[in-house]
Amino acid sequence: MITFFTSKHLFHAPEYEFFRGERVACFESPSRADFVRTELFQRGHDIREPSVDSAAVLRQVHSARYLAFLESAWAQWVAVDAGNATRQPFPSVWPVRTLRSDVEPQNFTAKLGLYSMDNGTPMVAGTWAAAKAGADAAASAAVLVSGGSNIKAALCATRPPGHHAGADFMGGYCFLNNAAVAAQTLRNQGFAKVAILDVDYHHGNGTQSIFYDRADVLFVSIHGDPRTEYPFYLGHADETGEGAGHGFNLNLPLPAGSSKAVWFAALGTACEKVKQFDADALVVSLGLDTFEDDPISTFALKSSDFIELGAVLKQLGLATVFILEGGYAAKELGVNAGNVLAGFEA
Ligand code: OKP
Ligand code: ZN
Repeated sequence: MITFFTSKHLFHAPEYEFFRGERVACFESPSRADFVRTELFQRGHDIREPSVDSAAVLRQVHSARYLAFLESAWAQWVAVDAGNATRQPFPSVWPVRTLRSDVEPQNFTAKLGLYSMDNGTPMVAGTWAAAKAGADAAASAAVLVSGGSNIKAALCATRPPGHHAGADFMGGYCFLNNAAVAAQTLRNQGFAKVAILDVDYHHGNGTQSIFYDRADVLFVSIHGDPRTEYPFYLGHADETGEGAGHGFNLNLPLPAGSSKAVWFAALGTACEKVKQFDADALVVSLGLDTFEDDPISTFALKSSDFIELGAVLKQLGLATVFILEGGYAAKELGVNAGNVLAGFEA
């Protein structure tokens, strides 16, 4: 399979995040994408650099003021204090209920809070460049599978991930919503109905919110129940879409610790929804943190189960863009991603 990869992901390499009040090494590490690239290269996949500029489609899925902030955030942070060049910024204040989000404050930390859903998304000097390269990969893959050739599927081995990023906020290690970029690009390329299937352990709150009022993009997600799992404040079964988008959002939350059988039963339900929607193209938010040894998740899939996942997705018979999302057992990430593709291509 054609796999989009760029070493620009290395520009995003924060040192630490917070866990229980302590600084810990980032789970979302650069090695993740490198393990995927190395394994897919060894398996003979065609590794390519992104070739499409996502600037225009980014403006279709993110707000102008969020993009302007993200692109200039590091320069703003260092302008506050030259010593910030070696410090990771974190938000410490947020416009929750009753506070205003419409007026952008001038204080940098207040701006960061306005555009963040958590304090778990550290930024460094190269974050924008890395995230933009990932979005370019998503756009490139979508254009590729839209072409007249026989190429019907492509994978983006990108990081940082994207599915928690909303139209105007970052969060959950995500800055730009790569799956939304892929889906919107497929729409722009002429696919009338695009389905997004998010199989990451965590609910793709950003992707859901971007398309929540739209009937042309279906969002279906299988994830840990937000009552106990991140992102906590979205991903419940009663979220079915609004306005024109009513009926075009399906959440399948599963209890923490759910078995392989329970997970694949949900995958069957998800695929039925995609078929009923009569999708013309598919974007898979491919989080591999459903793996049994994932350090921050509780599902039970084994490496071999990812072959079955690929095979089930192939049955949909659609032009497909796979976007890497989570998956924090870094050493196994390449095999697990490769197994999805092996099942899909068998
Ligand atoms: C991103 B993706 C651990 C905090 C966990 C949130 C998890 C983000 C998951 N210190 N932070 O969906 O895999
Ligand atoms: Zn995840």
